[in-house]
Amino acid sequence: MSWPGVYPRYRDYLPPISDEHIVTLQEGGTPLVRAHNLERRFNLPCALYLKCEGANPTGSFKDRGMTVAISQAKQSGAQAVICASTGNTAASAAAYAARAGIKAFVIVPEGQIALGKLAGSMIYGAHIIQIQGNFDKALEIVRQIAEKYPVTLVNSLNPHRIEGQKTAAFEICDALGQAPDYHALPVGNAGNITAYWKGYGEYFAQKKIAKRPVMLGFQAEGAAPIVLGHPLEHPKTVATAIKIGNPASWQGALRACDESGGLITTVSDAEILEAYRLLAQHEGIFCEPASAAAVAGVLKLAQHNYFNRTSTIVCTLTGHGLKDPENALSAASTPTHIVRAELHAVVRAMGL
Ligand code: AN7
Repeated sequence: MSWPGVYPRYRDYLPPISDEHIVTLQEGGTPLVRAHNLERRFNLPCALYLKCEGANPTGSFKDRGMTVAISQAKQSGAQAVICASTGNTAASAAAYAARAGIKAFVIVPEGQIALGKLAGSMIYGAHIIQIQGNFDKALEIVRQIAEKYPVTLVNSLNPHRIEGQKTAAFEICDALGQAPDYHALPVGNAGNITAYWKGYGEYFAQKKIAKRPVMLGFQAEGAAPIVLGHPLEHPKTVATAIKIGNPASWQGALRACDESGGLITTVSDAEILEAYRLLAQHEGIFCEPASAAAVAGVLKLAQHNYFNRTSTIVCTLTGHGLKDPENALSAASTPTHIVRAELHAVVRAMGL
């Protein structure tokens, strides 16, 4: 039988929604891949796994939360949904709204959305409004609109988003037979770290796992409000997905960090891009820059002997690399050759 999607799979842990209202693209069930080559290359004393969320239907983890939020919106008779987004939430909302026959309004910062995310939102038929401002401003605006007008907010302030996203933690525990020792992920609006911690907490309460992981959150150096302890007016990073200065789930992130004995710290853009290349060139996994922040962070902590020999670490790779072709082209170290359409020219270009 094929994977049914996160709601049918984890229904018992999710808010009640009747079958006829479930809107699913059979999201979830994503690969948990062991990173043997990175383990060897960096002499890691532990097992490193990658939860490849780019394998979701619209190419990011957002689909897990969106299936629940849009199903719920449909059940309650909503005609329209709205979100602010750095791109992935927009594409996901657009796809699930299309499937539900609901209108989607997506509000994004002008010129700061990776190409694949904008293209997705457009082809799914969302009503796209680009604002001359950043994500935080967009979120402020959509919150006000959702209060005043008959449109349902599907940012992670909507608790159904968090409910859906927590299923990734369930899948990891189901695959490993236990919780990992550490779970690392990038932190932007902080919904995902909040969701994972909730998921691990619920499996722990149900005695499905004997312990919960230590949570490790990584923000980009130029967009690290939680690490700095104050909101940022002008966040900056190459990882546009996490270019966020005032995360909505700030408290959730702190709770995950404190209750698990974990940490939230920074990685530089250079470290992010290095991990981005390493994942592609040594593991064959093409994620987007924001996703690589988790791996960059783990490699940095490993250099400081943070992990011990028996540890199992899971990094969530939150989005697919094809979302952001522009960064891939500029970060790739391999040159392309253009030669005459002739055998010898090609052989010479091959270096043979
Ligand atoms: C690839 O799409 O905020 O900490 O509007 O797209 O839960 O916000 C995206 C966030 C990490 C951060 N990796 O997750 C949006 C948006 C990728 C992302 C994050 C995002 P949160």
